[in-house]
Amino acid sequence: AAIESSKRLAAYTAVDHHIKPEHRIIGIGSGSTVPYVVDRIVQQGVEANKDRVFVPTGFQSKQLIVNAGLTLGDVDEYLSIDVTIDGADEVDRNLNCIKGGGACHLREKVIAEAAETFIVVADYRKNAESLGTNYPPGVPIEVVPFAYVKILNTLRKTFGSPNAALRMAVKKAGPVVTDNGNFVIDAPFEPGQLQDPATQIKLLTGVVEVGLFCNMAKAAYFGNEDGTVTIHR
Ligand code: DER
Repeated sequence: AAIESSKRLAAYTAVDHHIKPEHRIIGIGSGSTVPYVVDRIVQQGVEANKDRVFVPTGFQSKQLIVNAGLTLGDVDEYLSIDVTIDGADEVDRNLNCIKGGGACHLREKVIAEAAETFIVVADYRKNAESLGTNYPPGVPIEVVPFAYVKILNTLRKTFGSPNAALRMAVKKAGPVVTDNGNFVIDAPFEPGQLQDPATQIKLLTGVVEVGLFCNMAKAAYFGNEDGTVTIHR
């Protein structure tokens, strides 16, 4: 309950601070924290939302928007988005994030980059000093299935991530398949182990997107167990 209420607290505070009446094109992230973002936006009322469109970051995000009775926005139709709000798996003091715990980070990064303002909302577990400290699975990496064995091997043998692993599905036999038809490899690294992990990993042939969102978020909201909110800007 503490975790859920802290997610809600982070989401509600972020929406109250960043979703203004003049904002019309809104990017909605993926995961278990963004449903509270949508709840709070719906609470702004039919009048406030009637001229808005909401751009999803994957199938779950699309369902969330439709089920909330909000208007879907087509990613191709809106070159720039006013505000995108999304969750994260870990956020450091410089607002760099590990994302992709829900295997949605490719479309999330597209919609986050397209936004004038990108805001992260999370429960207190995600608030870290540096990346790689409290998210054991490590960096999520979306890869084309054709290349996954080669990439796994490189991460384990050359990049010093011996526990890099293909993400297996729970309620489906075989690997997790993303909304883009790709696989996900989770690669744990020690903080500071790689000089420029986002670039080095992205350059491996067959890598589609890396779950590191660096220098992107304008602010991060963390709900705390004691009912307070920590805001990092
Ligand atoms: O998959 C993702 O990138 C999600 O945004 C994830 O990072 C956060 O999910 P959560 O809000 O369920 O923790």
